[in-house]
Amino acid sequence: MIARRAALLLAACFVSATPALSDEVTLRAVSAFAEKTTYARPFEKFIERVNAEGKGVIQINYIGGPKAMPPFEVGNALKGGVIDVANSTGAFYTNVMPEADAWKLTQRPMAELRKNGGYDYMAKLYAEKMNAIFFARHTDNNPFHLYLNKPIAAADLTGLKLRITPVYRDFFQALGATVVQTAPGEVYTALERGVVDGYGWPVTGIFDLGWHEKTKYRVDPGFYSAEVSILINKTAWDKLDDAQRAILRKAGDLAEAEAAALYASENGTDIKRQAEAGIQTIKLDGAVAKTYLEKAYEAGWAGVIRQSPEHGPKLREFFSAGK
Ligand code: 173
Repeated sequence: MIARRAALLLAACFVSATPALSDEVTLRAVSAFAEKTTYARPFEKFIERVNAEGKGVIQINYIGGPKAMPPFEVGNALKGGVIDVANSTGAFYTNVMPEADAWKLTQRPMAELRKNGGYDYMAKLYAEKMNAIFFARHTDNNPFHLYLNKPIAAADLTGLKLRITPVYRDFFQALGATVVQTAPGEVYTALERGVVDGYGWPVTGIFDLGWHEKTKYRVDPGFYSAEVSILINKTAWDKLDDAQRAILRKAGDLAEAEAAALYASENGTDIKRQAEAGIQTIKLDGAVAKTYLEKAYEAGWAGVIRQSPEHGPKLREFFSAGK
């Protein structure tokens, strides 16, 4: 009797010590963009979907945005496994992987890049340099613009001091500007104090942190395609079982598939809202606009290739518009 009980106890120990396939896993997530703002919302929707579908299987603990971690540190934290899931853009972690900033230069939709080898080429770099999986791009079809408080009459930014991230550095400098890098959280104060004459930012999101109050002009056309994506630490991913991965994959695929239509709608909404807020459009026309865009891509690629002579030219082939 005693022996039987001991055997049962022992068996119970084994059962509890061996993680059953259905043990719930919790991943830690941080966003480089402030909670509930434009570029955090699609990520938050991803988390909601995972947490709704993943009850008892997988959950994401959303630690928060820049109040939890400085935006330019999120990439390194993901690489080191301090967090398991990140919402960020390539320009914010060029310290870990300079090639990541090249996503802004894609002129093909992600669905095509996932087939033409471009995604696979980048995925290898993410694995090698960042121990990460580039999981889903939830922001695409969303151009960047130059916003100003001083008017310009030509595509010449000589004498202007502009707030940048690596996204805009080479282009704005090529047009003669002086640049200063800041996180989004410092833009309002920089504008308010007149430390900068303008800034780079996509067409959507300037209302999130109140910048419309300190912005006089938007320069058209927009350029590039803003990229914000969900990244997952590779070691954390490798530990997941198939059911856990499937829940993440499904929510990630949805986020990426929804991006183009989501921004087609939001771009229009924010353009209208900017006009209503009194922001004037400086429209570069015809030949000037064409040169402006050519310069944007030329300077952008030159920057990527300078930072990564090995991979830059290959990425340019994958990402550029078909001839
Ligand atoms: O301007 C920025 O901070 C920036 O690089 C960026 C990138 C993608 C989306 C929004 C902003």
